[in-house]
Amino acid sequence: MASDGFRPLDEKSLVDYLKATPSLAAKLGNQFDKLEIREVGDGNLNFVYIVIGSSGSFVIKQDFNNVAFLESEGLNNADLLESWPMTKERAYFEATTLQDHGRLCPDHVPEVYHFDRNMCLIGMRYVEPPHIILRKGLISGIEYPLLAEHISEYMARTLFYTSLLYLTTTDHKNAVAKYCGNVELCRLTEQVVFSDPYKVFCERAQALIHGDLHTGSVMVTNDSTQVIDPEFSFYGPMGFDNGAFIGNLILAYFAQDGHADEGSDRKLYKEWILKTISDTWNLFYKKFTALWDEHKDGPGEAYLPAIYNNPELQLLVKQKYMEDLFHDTLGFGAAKMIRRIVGVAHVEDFESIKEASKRADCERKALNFAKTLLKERRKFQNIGEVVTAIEHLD
Ligand code: ADP
Ligand code: SR1
Ligand code: MG
Ligand code: MG
Ligand code: MG
Repeated sequence: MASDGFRPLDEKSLVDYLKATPSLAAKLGNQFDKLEIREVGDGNLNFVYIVIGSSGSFVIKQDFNNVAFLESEGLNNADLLESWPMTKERAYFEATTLQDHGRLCPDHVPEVYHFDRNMCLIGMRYVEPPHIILRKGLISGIEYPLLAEHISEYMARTLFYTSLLYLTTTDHKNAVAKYCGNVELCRLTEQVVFSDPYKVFCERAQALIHGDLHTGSVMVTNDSTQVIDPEFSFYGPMGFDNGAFIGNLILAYFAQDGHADEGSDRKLYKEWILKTISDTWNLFYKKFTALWDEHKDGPGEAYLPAIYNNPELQLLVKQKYMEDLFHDTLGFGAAKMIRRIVGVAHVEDFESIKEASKRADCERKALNFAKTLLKERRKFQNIGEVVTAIEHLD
């Protein structure tokens, strides 16, 4: 069991742990005198330590019991706590997804140096400054010219190569089995995003999804994009990742008026966010379908060549698949937007708007848009129409 031998570390006991762990000690050149250790976890569920030595650095993430977080959200009802046991096994799923996604997309996933299942502890690359969390960059009004290019690459590669479009049925089923134990975190998502199980989310084991791909799970600079924190990963619907990312960009868009000041009215920045939303989907579409074309005669067993051996039929299948994925993306994106406004775990985009009436105006617009998107998602034929609808509602 993962809890065997578990003990939560602090800045002091972490040093002893590092000394006793050869792979991590070696990264520090076995020098422990002048270590700089800082706890930086700004997430909801875990401790994150940055460790910097004279000859190397890394990050240590250790999962802890989430009761303190739930209580800080005012959720101290015993039944509720029991319904979110937040198994420590989530560290295992986070570590293996970082490794599996890292193999498929090494440019955008931090390398894992060490994993200790009993201690629920991951040692990984320190995504160093000037990287910051994307959500914070969006609040500050910073443009990231390569963001859509990078995140579409990450989503296209990780989703395509873990789906039945690329894998044999045997490999796909084995991979589904490997990840199906992350049940408690899936249940948490079912409850906080959908209120109760949502069939597409629960039933469709389409690809190895990140599972929590909001703008707080992406670290960025002008020319680098790194995806962290896949502890909610499982074989699920691809649109949940696309939707999480795009839905959170839409939240960032609607929060901008609350961040406008004498220095900037944020108008140009809002245009950049809209362009990033459409570039993300359009580039994803292009890259994902290009991978599909490249591997159409490969091992994937979703559409057997003996049946789908006609180019016109293949094109129709591809168009239908991408249309469904687009509508899933919009539906999931909308659900993620709504839960961040009226559910637990709000987002800094709105929470950092000090003036309550301004914040309420921004949230109201976002909520109204999300409602339309959720209910009428199938009416949207392309991302350009979504962007136009955002502009109309604004
Ligand atoms: P949680 O699951 O609790 O949300 P995260 O994995 O998102 O934890 O980490 C919390 C914070 O720690 C991140 O927002 C980021 O600031 C920092 N962090 C996490 N991993 C890294 C990393 N590899 N490099 C640099 N900072 C990191
Ligand atoms: C109890 S909800 C906590 C949230 O934080 C994580 O980042 C996930 O989005 C989760 O839903
Ligand atoms: Mg924290
Ligand atoms: Mg996080
Ligand atoms: Mg997390």
